Amino acid sequence: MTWIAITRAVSSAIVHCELTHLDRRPIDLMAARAQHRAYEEALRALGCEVRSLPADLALPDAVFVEDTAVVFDELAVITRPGAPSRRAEIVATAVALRPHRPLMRIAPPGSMDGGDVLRVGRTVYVGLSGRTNRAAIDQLTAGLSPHGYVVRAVPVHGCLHLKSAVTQVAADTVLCNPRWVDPAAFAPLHVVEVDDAEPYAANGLLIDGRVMYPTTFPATRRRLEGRGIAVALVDVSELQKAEGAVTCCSLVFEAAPHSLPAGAAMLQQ
Ligand code: CIR
Repeated sequence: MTWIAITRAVSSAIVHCELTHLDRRPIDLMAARAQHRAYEEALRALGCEVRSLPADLALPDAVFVEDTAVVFDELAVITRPGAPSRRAEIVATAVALRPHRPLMRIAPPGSMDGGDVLRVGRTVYVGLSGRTNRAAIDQLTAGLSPHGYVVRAVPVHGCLHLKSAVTQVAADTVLCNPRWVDPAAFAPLHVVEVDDAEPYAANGLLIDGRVMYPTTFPATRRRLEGRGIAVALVDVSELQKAEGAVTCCSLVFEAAPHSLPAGAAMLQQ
């Protein structure tokens, strides 16, 4: 199986990034770029073919490419990011995804960040957050229902995105901060809670049975490893100052989804 990971290089304008729940701290651009390159290496080590898009001086947050699209086997949804400063980021993402999937777009008055969308099998959890609204969730539901997906809106409080509060870490398990999202929303999945001292620790990136995970949350990492979950550590501390995490720096998808009928992937090209 070939996995593709789309990434986007760190803009020198990242120092002007959007911040909602964090105070602005100086970002060391060289260190952020080095961490991002190491993140791309980690993606390769996990089996991905990395396609890196160029940085743009006019787009401080474009490294957080996850927010611009959500890729399903059958189609890719180009979002309409909730922060107006981020809306132009979708142009490059749409160009990059067009060879791989039919595209659907979130239209006004909808707004959606991909960081609010968590797919587990055929269930798609969508955070009702400061970035993603009900109109966008209705559009997503209309686009995905014909393909057999069930879309569930989940309120999030106190954090930026749904995936700041919960991510999938194994086939049947999510990692969750119960202060930001109600873990009951994910039943019957098993829930691992973050360590109380590590509120930002719920974001891990599951690729083919292994979880890319920040170095900065050792107590929660030990909980994952205690459950037999294999963790690949990355240092994204400079990107965390921009309110980023590990899922947000890539769009990972199967090049030729196995769930589609034979020939369908070819027809999409
Ligand atoms: C923003 O506020 O939009 C960026 N500074 C951080 C976005 C992080 N995205 C994500 O976790 N999906």
